Amino acid sequence: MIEFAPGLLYFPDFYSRLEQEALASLLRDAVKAAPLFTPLMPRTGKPFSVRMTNFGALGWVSDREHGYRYEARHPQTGEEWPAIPDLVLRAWRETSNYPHDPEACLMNFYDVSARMGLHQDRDEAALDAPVVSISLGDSCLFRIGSETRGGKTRSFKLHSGDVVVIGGASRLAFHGVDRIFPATSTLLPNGGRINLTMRRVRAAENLATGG
Ligand code: MD3
Ligand code: FE
Repeated sequence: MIEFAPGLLYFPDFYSRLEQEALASLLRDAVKAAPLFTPLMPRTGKPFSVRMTNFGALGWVSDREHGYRYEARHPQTGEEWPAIPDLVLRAWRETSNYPHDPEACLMNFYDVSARMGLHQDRDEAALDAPVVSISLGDSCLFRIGSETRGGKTRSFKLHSGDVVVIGGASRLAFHGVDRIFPATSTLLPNGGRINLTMRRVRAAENLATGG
């Protein structure tokens, strides 16, 4: 493990190739039940270039009318999200140092032209919990800055099988994905990159009451 910055922990090759193949195969099945959708920016309705779906009790969604939020059901099928697979949970359990399992697992799919602009993840009340990210498929150039927009940023390459834990002083840092490097992995037959992020959503003081 390498600590890139305070609270930003990098676990290169956390998953073996065999495990990555198992992940790719179970994600293919999960996406049949909960298809990828294209989120829309609040207010403008501009589509993201990244397509998404979710696993777990809560899923991150966004549309023009209601903006960024967590919902218990898929915006198109109206079904609950599929469970978070055990092999995915393993990364959280072995790296997060958090006493509860995640409530949400967002899956981002990047084709080779997709990007994610610099943003903060602040739709979760549970800011004491880290975000745990799993990369699969083509490598990407990931960028992270400080808690203020326009501050200095640093870039890192992330590769298939890598896990990143973002907690502590890095939890509210601006971050994004500048580019996907085409054909850098043979994991996904049609190329592209999958990122899974596991999160706690509700604040710990609301756990007992379900509020
Ligand atoms: C740094 N995903 O889904 S994962 C996202 O590769 C997101 O798809 C990127 O940003 C991706 O919101 C980056 C690594 C990551 C996740 C959450 C963070 C880095 C973070 C939260 C705060 C700071
Ligand atoms: Fe993010």
